[in-house]
Amino acid sequence: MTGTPDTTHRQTTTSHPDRPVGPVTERATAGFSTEYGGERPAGVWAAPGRVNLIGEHTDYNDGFVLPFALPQRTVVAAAPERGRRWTVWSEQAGARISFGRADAAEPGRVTGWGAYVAGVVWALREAGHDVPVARLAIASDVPLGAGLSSSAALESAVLTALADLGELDLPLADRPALAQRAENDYAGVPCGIMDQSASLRCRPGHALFLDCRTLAVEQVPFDLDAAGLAILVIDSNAPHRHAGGEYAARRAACESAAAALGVPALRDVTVDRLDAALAQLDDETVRRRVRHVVTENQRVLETVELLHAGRLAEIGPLLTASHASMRDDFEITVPEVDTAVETALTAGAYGARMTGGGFGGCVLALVDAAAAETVASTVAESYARRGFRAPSSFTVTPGGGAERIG
Ligand code: GAF
Repeated sequence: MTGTPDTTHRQTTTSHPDRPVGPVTERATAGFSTEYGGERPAGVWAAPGRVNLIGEHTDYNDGFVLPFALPQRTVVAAAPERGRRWTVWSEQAGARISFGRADAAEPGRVTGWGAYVAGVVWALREAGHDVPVARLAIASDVPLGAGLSSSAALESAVLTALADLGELDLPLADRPALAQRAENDYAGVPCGIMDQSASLRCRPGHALFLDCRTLAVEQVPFDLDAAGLAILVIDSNAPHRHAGGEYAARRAACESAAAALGVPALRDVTVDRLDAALAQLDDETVRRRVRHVVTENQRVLETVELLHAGRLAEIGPLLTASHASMRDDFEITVPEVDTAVETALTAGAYGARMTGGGFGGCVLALVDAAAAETVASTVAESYARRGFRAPSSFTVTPGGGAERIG
């Protein structure tokens, strides 16, 4: 990074607890006061991570997804700043950075976690908004690197805070694309639009049925408690293996397959036309990638129908079929997640699948609420027998999207 002090992104290391103590909102607010000379923030905003119930690697194929928001959130305490630099403290990073307009004008000038914050400023300014300069303090309960969208939670919390502080005219429906732009074009991560949509648009007690082509959303009731069910999230704790490069490779394979088939995106291949489409493709690997996307879109539609009919437990086989498709056709699972799925099923889950981009991360299992603990401990025992790092598990109910909380 180059430039005069006024345009240089600076970083200061600050102390951070190994295990943060206390509720996340208080940590962000207290962090704000400590970092900024005892001042109080002008407001506090929060945005959640997400679990994707079903519809994996379909978003960048213009397809369908069905995520819901986690109760775990990223919290931003913020206040407007009279100076010319944004200053951001992160509890997780144990660091404070600052950047000016020139940094926010040029993707790549702010790197690491700060790129997700500077990227939001950049995307808002690119869209013509007068973004307020601000001081921010960030704390989060969303596990990092677990495939639960900690980066989308960060972008969404910062975007919501800046939009409110600056009273920007920015309809909710337009916000996910801006957060995605921050990630794609500033941070350089070629993700689709699912995670930002989930973090910004989910509602409590519902899953978000999103058409990634039209960006139409439908809030689908997903009342696990009423059905006596639970979603158990099992963090495989598997180290991510080449996730970035493999994600980009899957995306490229899908886009080249769509071009070869003469359609704008794989969304345009429906299940009844799948065999004919596969017959047009020479490469066996590409055929399997296409089969995953096309069948996964269909599984999302069938899941939505079952949820509408109140037949929650019956989505289990669709979840498990989704996992098999990710394992065999899209080839994005690893032994730890396959083991978690197989063990959860043996222990009585109605269905289970990896959730998120893959190559590690979390598995979700649909279980009877009363069986959640047994399923979690059976998976832990099976990990121990195989010599895998111990998994961590928790149950979740669908939470709400980004909002002002103080
Ligand atoms: C990651 C990406 F960020 C999403 O856009 C989506 O593609 C997902 O992987 C796979 O479904 O979370």
